Amino acid sequence: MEATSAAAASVFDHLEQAPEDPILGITVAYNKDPHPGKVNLGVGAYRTEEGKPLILNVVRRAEERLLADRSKNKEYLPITGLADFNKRSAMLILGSDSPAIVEKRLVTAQCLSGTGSLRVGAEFLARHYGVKLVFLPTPTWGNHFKVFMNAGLAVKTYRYYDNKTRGLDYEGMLEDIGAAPSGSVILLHACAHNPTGVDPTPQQWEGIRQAIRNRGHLPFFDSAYQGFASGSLDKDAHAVRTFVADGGECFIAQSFAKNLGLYGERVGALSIVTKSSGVATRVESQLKLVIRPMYSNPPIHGASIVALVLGDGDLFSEWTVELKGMADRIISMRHKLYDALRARGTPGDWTHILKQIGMFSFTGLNKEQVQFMTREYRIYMTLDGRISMAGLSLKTVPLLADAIHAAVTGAKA
Ligand code: PLA
Repeated sequence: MEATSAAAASVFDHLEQAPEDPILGITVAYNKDPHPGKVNLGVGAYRTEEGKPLILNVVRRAEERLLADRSKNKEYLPITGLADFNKRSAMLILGSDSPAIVEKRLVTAQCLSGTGSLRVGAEFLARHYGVKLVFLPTPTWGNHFKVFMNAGLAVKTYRYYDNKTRGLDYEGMLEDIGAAPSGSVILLHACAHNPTGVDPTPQQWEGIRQAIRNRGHLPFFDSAYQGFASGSLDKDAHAVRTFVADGGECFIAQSFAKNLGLYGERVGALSIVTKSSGVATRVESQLKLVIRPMYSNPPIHGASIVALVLGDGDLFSEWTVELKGMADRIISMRHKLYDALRARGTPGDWTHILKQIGMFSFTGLNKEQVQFMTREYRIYMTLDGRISMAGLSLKTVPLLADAIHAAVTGAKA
């Protein structure tokens, strides 16, 4: 009898095989490919000229200090994480003299990298905010849809990228923000928009700020690339800071995956800027009720690294140099790729590769062209035509340029 029941159909037999994630699934396919010349330009992860993952020297130095410090322990952190990390993360994005910090109008909680910060923010909104509707830019990071929908918010989009100009559809964006129901949550990429690499100018940010504030919307910044756009941490925080300077409320999800290379350590923070310290205290108490049943409290190691780097003048300045080095290498790859396409006489205007900002190039290649490049040239990239420039090197630029050239000319033939 028992043997029969054990051999019976699984209680999960009804499950269908789910598709791989559109971004992380690219790495799965890449890892399966035995070809030695394969190149992974899918996930946004920085690689050295040799194509290797990079551990920043400041991270190594901070880890050595942590290891040597016998006063450190592995006790549970508080529900909202390491206090020093939270304080310094908020100062990094808002500026140390930010009115929100001085007036103690904000709450910061250490969360599981950018994604976890977005998700905790979304769960908080679903429970405590009146308008359960979020607007995302078209296009956006694919996971945004699922993060907000799974938290129970309705998701709509606003116009952002103009395929024709390969720039910002500023008018369309303002129109859609103006037409959104009052109080809607508006998700904004703080800098280095993923996947397009197109950011508003400071003047346009001012127009966007006014449009959002005029309609009483709630801005939610996703800051996953601070320092990767311009190479300067302060410049890349410009948009967030203008929204905080006006005294209004906003949410900010920060990730230290890219700018400190702490991808797998899962270090990030959610900051909620409110109008008064009294509200902030109550928001924090409710935020703890959201977090405790999800994962109780966040991990200690990565946040301890970040707190050390942000809190030590010497480590901090070394970090800014290393960060600028990463940003500069990405920019130089843009020039190399552009030059290689020009040298091949590849049809089309490729100046957008030079103009786009941050880790990615949004090439304009279509799904069929991408599939061709993966099949024939072992170039792994997302189907929307996005290339992680950070994964490229002097050695792999010629292969990529050959692949793009063949894809573009082949498609036209
Ligand atoms: N927000 C944006 C805009 C992102 O691009 C990413 C990561 C995140 C948040 C989340 O990052 P984190 O949770 O690791 O901090 N986007 C990557 C990786 C780099 C991914 O898809 O998870 C990308 O290739 O688009």
